[in-house]
Amino acid sequence: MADLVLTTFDWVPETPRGYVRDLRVRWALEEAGLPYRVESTPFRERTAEHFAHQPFGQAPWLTDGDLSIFESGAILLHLGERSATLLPVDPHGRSDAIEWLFPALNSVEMASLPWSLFKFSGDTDDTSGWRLFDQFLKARLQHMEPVLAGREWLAGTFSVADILMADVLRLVDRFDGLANYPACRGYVARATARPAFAKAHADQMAHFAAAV
Ligand SMILES: N[C@@H](CCC(=O)N[C@@H](CS)C(=O)NCC(=O)O)C(=O)O
Repeated sequence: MADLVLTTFDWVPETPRGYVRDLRVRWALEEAGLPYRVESTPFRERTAEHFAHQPFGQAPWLTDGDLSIFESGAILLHLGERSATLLPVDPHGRSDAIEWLFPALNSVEMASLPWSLFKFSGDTDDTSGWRLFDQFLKARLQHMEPVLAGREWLAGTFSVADILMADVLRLVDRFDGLANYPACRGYVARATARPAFAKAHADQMAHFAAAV
């Protein structure tokens, strides 16, 4: 039996399918070729066991033997430590990859998430709320654009930092938010063309399609 067990919801509504954060973890596991299995936790009724693994009642979490890890960034960092495919071994590349995990979550996703929630709910009339979050995201993308125009991957070679950043940006791309940022868009296209992404995406879609 695989030591690595990824837990995600047993079901989610149609709209987020293909974007649930277990995909980041599946993607990393596929890139690294690490054996794993996927388990489900109820979406509708969050159990005490769920909160014991993920204090906010969210998904995903990963167990590795007797370790239980929540937060997609922490999980990717853990997997990176298990595989040189995911985290470079040279000190500079490794430091860069670890460093980029944080702005992916704390600078870019911090802005892209509220923007995407407005988009999801169709609440994009010219209100002060929409303008605020649209500007917030653009302020981040404006600086990601020259970064990504100058390199193929964030830390020299492909790493967990790219899994995280590309997954964050791909949600923006879903709503055409990268139209004016060709380097960001090209980066998402490059990352999601990888066979490991295709496998992770197909597996997540199949997982939720099988749900009752
Ligand atoms: N910061 C967390 C966010 C996890 C998260 O928002 N998960 C979503 C699924 S993609 C979720 O559980 N949504 C249901 C909820 O928040 O109740 C991480 O990166 O792991």
